[in-house]
Amino acid sequence: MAETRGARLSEKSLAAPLTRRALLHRSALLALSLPVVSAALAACGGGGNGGGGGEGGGTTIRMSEYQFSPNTLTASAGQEVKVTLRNEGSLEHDFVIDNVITSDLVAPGKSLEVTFTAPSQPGQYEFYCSVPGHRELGMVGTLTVQ
Ligand SMILES: [Cu+2]
Repeated sequence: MAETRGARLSEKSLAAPLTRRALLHRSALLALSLPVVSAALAACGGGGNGGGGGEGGGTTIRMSEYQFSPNTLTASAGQEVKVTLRNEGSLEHDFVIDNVITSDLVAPGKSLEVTFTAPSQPGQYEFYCSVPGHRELGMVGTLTVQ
């Protein structure tokens, strides 16, 4: 840029309009190529979200004494549900939905990814921790099947 401006000042007549036209041409090209680039970026971002986002990527449920957070889950009937159980408490916990899933125990500080098939009947299903006493102490939640 500094060079161009210097040339224009010293060679006044012909050089200036040519340089200017060249610059205009260049910015026109830039203006044309920018939307293409951002469209490509947007496409990439969209794809990434679709793959890793809420729908397919699953939900993380944190477990502690004596609760699940969040304590609600929603799924479509028959849908494959992926849940990451993260134990942020100081005791072992698990994740159970009667006749649907019984996870392994998750040690404190550990995470476990589980996959289960949502019931084919819409309705509300309780999930709970089956470690003795925990369910009674409030370690329960609700899976809503739509
Ligand atoms: Cu528990």
